[in-house]
Amino acid sequence: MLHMTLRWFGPNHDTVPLQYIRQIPGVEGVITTLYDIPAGEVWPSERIRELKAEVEAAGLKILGIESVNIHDAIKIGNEDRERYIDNYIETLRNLGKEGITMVCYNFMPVFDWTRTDLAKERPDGSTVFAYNEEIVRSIDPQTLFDHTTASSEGFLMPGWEPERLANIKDLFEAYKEVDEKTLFDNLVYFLKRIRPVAEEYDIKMAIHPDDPVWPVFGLPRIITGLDKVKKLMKAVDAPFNGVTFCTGSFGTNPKNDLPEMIRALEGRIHFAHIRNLEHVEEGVFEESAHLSRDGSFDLYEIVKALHDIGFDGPVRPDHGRMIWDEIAMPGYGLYDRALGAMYILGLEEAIVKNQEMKNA
Ligand code: DNO
Repeated sequence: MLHMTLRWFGPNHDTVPLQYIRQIPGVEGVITTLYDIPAGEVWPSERIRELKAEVEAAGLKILGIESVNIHDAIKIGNEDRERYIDNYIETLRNLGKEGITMVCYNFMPVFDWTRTDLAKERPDGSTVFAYNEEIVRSIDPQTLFDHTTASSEGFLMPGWEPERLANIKDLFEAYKEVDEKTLFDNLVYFLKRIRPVAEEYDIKMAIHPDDPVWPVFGLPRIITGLDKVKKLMKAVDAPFNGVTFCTGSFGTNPKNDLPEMIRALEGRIHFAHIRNLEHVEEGVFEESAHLSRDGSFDLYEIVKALHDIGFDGPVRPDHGRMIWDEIAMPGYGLYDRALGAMYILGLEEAIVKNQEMKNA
């Protein structure tokens, strides 16, 4: 069954109080993080316990972490990586001790997700994240960073930490020798090193796909479609090594057949991000409402595929449009994500009932 959650960035970074999340029917918990801890540092047990107590006091559970970010040294594979992997292992141990058993992460160089517009207007007047490949080709990374920061309404966007991106040129320089193969090998190295602690505490590691699933600014991409994911699952062939099935990221490539991918990844999907987007033309897309007919994906088939493979993990409605004059971090307002959660749970209820009727 789908365990519905909302992403929550913590009391100092999120406009949405836990009490509101609790009032969305069917939402069991949150996916959260210690947003202020820079990638590479150990998460202290004390802080994890505090976070957990706060969430539980609101009648919710922590159903996973998004993200424990990976330090660039690990992705680049330089001599500092051992130290940072050791720190990562300690963080996983501290999370495991508190009973937190799902960790989402990504292995994208320099930038996490990339968009060219954080507030593109839809025909109904709502605003959404949008991407246009031509714009990316016409600007440099610094301009994109400045643009993203300037249009985030003063919120710190996940993956766009100013201290980490303070010197984008140096970061690009550091990744100069890192091609697709090296990046993949460094990921496998990392996973093999963390495997013992993940298995000891039964922590499921869920890699987030690249977003979008093609190279931006010439940076390599390794989690782009079924073949690549399968290759990674095989390279470290153990259940702890799994994926965050993000429909919006895999779906940036219209050739990725999302329901088919879900079925092929049975047992290795540990977390799902379920949302819709509208393909405008090649390399141009914008996010849409969750409802199938508002975008290019068939949400019914996506939820059905998850149901059919017996998926039993956390899901979130992922991003939402900005509607009803809400002021919140772009993509992470309350209103549209709540609508999305309801829609997804509605689809699931219908699928389950239908199945029961067939079996009767
Ligand atoms: C954007 C998110 C990503 C995601 C990370 C996971 O809104 O989908 O920032 O959390 O890539 O590590």
